[in-house]
Amino acid sequence: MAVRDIFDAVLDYEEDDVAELVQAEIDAGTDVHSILQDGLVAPLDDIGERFSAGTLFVPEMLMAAEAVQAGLDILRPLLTETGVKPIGTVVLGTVKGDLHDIGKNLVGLLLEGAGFRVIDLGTDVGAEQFIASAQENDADIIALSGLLTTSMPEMANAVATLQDANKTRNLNVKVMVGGPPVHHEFAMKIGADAYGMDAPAAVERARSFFTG
Ligand code: B12
Repeated sequence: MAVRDIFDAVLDYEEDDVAELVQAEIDAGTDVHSILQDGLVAPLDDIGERFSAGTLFVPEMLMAAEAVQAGLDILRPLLTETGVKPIGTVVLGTVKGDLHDIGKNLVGLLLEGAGFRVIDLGTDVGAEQFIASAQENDADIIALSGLLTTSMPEMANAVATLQDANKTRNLNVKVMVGGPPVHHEFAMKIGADAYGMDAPAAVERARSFFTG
């Protein structure tokens, strides 16, 4: 039994095996970060490469995503364990037109684990929905995820709409962005307050808004 078996089970689209193997690794005391990164996230890169190469298609990508999600469900309690009073509230979602949610979910789990209250709006979320939720929940941060290059203009639109709302609707919400097509320069160009390359970076950026 090894983390590599989880990797292989994802590539075999074996949801039940993935869940069982993740539980077995937890019971064996394997580092949670390794289960997550090497067992669950790494095979998705493999899947992405095969999709680009035209050797697998959307249904297989979806089955792999579901297998990963089954593993994440088992890891969830370990990633979100916290006894502390919320540091702040984050409204999180994948931008309009984009249905990818695994990375966003991970960002949400780690933020929760770090003591943030997370309002997850899901995928395909429009700029106004983010702002309405931030107002309703008195949020401190909006976190935008996007995986498609075609999501980048929508991200820019969401940031611009939020900046406008901060001025005209008496809001004071920071915005951070992330996802594979996004990078620091793009984030700064569209006026975001921060960019994070992965879920731990999302936590670090979110914390920095409170510590300066
Ligand atoms: C699984 C998957 C799917 C699944 C998604 C299921 C789901 N529930 O999410 C399904 C099958 C639905 C899918 C559909 C499509 N997909 Co797809 N998909 C993938 C795949 C294989 C994995 C994505 C993933 O989950 N990665 C793992 C997570 C953990 O990583 P992550 O998302 O990058 O998140 C991390 C960081 O980016 C960061 N992060 C993420 N969000 C945020 C937010 C903030 C604020 C911060 C700070 C950080 C942060 O932290 C995360 C954790 O560390 C990728 C390939 C790949 N290697 O990524 C292609 C990929 C993203 N898909 C792609 C494409 C083309 C599509 C489709 C257009 C295919 C089609 N022809 O229909 C559709 C689009 C549907 C839509 N409208 O969104 C392309 C995108 C190309 C591009 N540059 O635009 C990729 C890259 C595949 C490829 N190599 O071509 N897909």
